[in-house]
Amino acid sequence: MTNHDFGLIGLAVMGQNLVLNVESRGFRVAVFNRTGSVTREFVAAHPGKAMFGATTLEEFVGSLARPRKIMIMVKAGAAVDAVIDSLVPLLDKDDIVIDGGNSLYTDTERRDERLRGLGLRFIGAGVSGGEEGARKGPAIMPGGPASTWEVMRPIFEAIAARAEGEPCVTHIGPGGSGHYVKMIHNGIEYGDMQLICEAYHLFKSAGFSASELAEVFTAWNDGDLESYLIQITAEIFRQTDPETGLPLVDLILDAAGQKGTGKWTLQSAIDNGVVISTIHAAVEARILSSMKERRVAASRIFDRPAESITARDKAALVGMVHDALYASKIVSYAQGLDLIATMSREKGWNLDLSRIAAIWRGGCIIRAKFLNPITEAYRADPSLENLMFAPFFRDALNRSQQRWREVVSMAALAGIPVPSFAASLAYYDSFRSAVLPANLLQAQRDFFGAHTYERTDRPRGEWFHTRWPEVAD
Ligand code: 2AM
Repeated sequence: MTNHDFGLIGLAVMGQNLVLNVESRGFRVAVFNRTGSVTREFVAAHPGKAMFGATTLEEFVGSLARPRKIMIMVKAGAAVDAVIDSLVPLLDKDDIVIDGGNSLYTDTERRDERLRGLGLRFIGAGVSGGEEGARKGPAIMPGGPASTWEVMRPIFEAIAARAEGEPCVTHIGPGGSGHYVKMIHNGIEYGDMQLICEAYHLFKSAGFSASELAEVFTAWNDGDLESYLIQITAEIFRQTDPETGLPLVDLILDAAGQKGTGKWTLQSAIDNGVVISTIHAAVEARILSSMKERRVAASRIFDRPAESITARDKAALVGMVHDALYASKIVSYAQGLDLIATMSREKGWNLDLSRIAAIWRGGCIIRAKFLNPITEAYRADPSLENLMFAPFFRDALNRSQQRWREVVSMAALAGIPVPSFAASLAYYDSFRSAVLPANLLQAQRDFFGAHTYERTDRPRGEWFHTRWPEVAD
């Protein structure tokens, strides 16, 4: 049988769910997994489906209609190369290989170049939505040649989530741009999650119970914060532990894990000279959380502040924290999108931020009502320099800034760490400051290193050096 429309290698949960999704849209699917028992069990668990479980890679490749369309869903890194290495000798000209894992975009560019040199076609596709998204409809961010996208388009559009009637997949751009955009999506996701955790920390310190927290987040999910992450947060607060009857969240150890995409996002920001301080704070908050033993020891050594958060008026606190979260979220997205725009210019990718924001509206982890005005903002002004400048977001920041400041200062006085709220506020305040103290910094640099400086009373581009006095050691 050489008539299968789509092949997938790697039957971990994401791979299995994607296969079920593709099959459910009327495509005939062939599957292969390195460990054959996984393939057998998967196919046996889903009788009556248009699905072929191949026992060898040769059989798998032979079962696919040409040009073959093969998606790889294995662990990012060496496993992807191993699978590609074993596939290459079996493929024919113009066959398409899609890497749907969380690969580093530079790896994708390397693989793209190699496969192109062999007459094959490669797509690096970010897939977001977790296990449920893979089954019911993820957001898909494919990068590669537009002509290859056109071949894959019917399958991708059929399996993707939909938002406002549009499929949550679009051709992102050439080369590694799909995986790059997925990486930034994950960085933004880190920011969103940390901001929610900071709001939770404040409420918890003010004595909110789990059921009160569930109510707050349920109500927020009806307003401008409406999003998947706010929705699941409300559900989390409702979950009780079957053994103890206590809220489950209170029994979960406060030491966060992370894989690679947050770190890669920071590295790319540094390489491109783009500030993504909210996301940076979110990644570092996970690192600090993971040092559980050291934190417990330190908690016994250092004094607590005299003040604590009191919530005589809980509704007022909820309103304040809402504004701090919303404003910080605007900043976080402004930073992440700035990084995408900068990289797009750097690499000549010509990415369309409006379309990227549009496909994030459904399927993926950061899906949110909030992405509608972002889509609109870039649609109205494709060369928008920073999301904060879009009238909708400018007005929201102006409306929120007072209460945002009150939340950050209240947290500082009570010793509650709010690294992403505070980093966002500092970014906003730096951004809107016509004058910063970098004049002094330039003087210092000129003092010890003769790095020269420009003057406020002379045109830009003229450089001056002062003979500073010598200082005694
Ligand atoms: P396995 O079941 O044989 O371990 C997630 O780890 C998925 O990636 C699994 O389907 C796993 O297959 C597959 N995988 C991991 N490393 C691999 C490799 N080097 N070659 C092929 N598949 C691999």
